[in-house]
Amino acid sequence: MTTTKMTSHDYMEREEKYGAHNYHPLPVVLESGEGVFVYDVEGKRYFDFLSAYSAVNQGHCHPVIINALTEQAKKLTLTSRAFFNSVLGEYEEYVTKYFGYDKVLPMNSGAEADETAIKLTRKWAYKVKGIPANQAKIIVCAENFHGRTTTIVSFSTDPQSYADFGPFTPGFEVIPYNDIPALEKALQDPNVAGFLVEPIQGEAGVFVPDEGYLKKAFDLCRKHNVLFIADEVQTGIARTGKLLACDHEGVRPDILILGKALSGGVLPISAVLADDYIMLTIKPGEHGSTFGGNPLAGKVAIAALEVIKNEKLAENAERLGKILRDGLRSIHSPMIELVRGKGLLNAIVIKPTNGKEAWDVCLAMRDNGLLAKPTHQHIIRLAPPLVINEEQIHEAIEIIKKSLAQFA
Ligand code: IF1
Repeated sequence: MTTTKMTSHDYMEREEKYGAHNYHPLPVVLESGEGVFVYDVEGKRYFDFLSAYSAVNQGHCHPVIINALTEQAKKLTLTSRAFFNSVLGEYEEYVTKYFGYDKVLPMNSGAEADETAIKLTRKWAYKVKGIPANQAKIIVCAENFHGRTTTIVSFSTDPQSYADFGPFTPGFEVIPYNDIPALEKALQDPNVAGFLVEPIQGEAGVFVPDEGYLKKAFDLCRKHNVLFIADEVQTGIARTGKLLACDHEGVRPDILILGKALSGGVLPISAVLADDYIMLTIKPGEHGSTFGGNPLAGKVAIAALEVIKNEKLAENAERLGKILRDGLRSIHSPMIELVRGKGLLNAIVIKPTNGKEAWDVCLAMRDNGLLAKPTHQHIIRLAPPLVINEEQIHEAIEIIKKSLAQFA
């Protein structure tokens, strides 16, 4: 029998044939990864400038995290929460002290953590704030991205996310992002329980709000006895140059939502953190998940968070982010309309030129050894693993420059 080696094309065709068509990937088939690099099935090396949407902040297959994974995998992976396990408490103590909250509620995906925060906010509204039954309202922002569940897409403003998925969950009010007067107005309703916000809007194209927005929003929420809920699923865990993006403005959210890099991209691990007066409103049997809080996830998350501290990844993101933005801004290309971002969460806004747009730039960058993905047609997100070094940042800037030059 002869075996012929599969090409990238074969892999893509197979996915197309057997998988649902709910994604439109860049044509590249990845097989392995190490640190800031990924390798395709033909052995070609690429800088990963997406980092699985900021899940792989610690770099691909970080040895400390993989070691924690394999050691625990040999002992015990899942007990469900029907029983105690010997790791969960260790993780809970570690993560709550790390972020400075009384309690954590462990979940798996980011969307589940957002759902958890929504349920928690409503519970608090009825049990503590005293809002009449089923009247609690949560304020959210236009252009938000919090996940794909039916409730979450109910308050999305992107038709791609919500169209034909109704009927929708009531209880949300959408206001413009980065708009303090709009928030102040919405807060006049005494039935408002929470304000759910991304400190930087990721899917909207790495939209960084005005300096002071988060602090002002937090102070207004405080004044109106409304919970400030930060979705740091993408911005959290060192990505923007601080442990949390809210740290840039000295804001401590009432409810903190984490996901993605909480596992370094190894497992789906998410978490909701809050103090007792909020968290303890949910009683046994009222919320949970089969996999949430499993011992494998606990060990992986501890390792992933240790790496962030030990390797000073927030500091690295802050320093190299500046170098990256400076480097990109010094590229003279008619296709660059704008460069923006914070830490290593950045984006180039592309001006379509000669019929070429962001997608074409991403294909050229792929050919030149760097992977990134367009969002909203004309925006390219640039978010490498935070373990990247200065020399590699300069090398990446050269690849981006060379790729843009191909369209001159
Ligand atoms: C996809 C974007 C990033 C998130 C925030 C919750 C979640 C996400 C702030 C849900 C997820 C992802 C999901 C991914 C695309 C991606 C994304 F482009 F849509 F906006 F990262 F930039 N809160 N973001 O960004 O987390 O349930 O997926 O674990 O393909 O849908 P999840």
